[in-house]
Amino acid sequence: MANENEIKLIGTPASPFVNRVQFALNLKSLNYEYIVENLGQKSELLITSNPVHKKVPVLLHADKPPICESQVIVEYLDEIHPDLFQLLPSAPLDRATCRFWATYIDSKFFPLYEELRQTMNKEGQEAIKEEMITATQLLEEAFIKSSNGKVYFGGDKIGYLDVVLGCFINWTKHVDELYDFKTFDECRTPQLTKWANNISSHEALKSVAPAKETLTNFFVMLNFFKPPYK
Ligand SMILES: N[C@@H](CCC(=O)N[C@@H](CS)C(=O)NCC(=O)O)C(=O)O
Repeated sequence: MANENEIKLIGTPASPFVNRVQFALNLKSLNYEYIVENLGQKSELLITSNPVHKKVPVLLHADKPPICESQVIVEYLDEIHPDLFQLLPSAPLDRATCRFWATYIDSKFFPLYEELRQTMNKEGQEAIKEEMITATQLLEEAFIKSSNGKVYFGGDKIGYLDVVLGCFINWTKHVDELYDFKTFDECRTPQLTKWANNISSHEALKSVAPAKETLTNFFVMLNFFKPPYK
């Protein structure tokens, strides 16, 4: 029988979704064993733990069934450890608002980065950048409402949306450099720009966010299988 506190995380270093879970685990000061997955040759452990999507991250908690999907995992950790750095707010309406924006971030905002990478022509790329601008302006408004004049989406302390969006920071920086773009811009999104600087220097994220070289190698690997980004 496994120890009730035992946590294992199947992941890969360049994955922002894995970083999201690591960020939450760090904030909650939970120890875990990190099982590095090679996505080019998926392990039996990954395939049997996440038979539906066969993707990382997967959380293995003691001898319970595996938990998949980064947002689901972060919520699970928050529910089993509400006393350790609670991420979701307590009021049902505030929780619903957080979940709304978290869904927006994963289903609308971040996919634009993959779309940009797969778009070859300049005109198409410019159209996607316009969509990115609209998305970040919406997120700026969400930040202003949620932060209440404080530093984070969660107010004075990091909350659920800080974790959900924060895990993409190094990706956005990397893509910005490749495409001569500014995801967070002092004029267009002044509050989010400050937020991005704050969150990326937070130790709980900094210690797990992929280095530039890791992202460069990951992009080379992606572009080997799919069209190049330039
Ligand atoms: N919605 C999933 C996305 C996870 C995801 O896309 N993981 C990627 C790595 S960043 C993966 O495992 N890809 C392997 C594949 O597509 O086969 C989550 O939030 O956990």
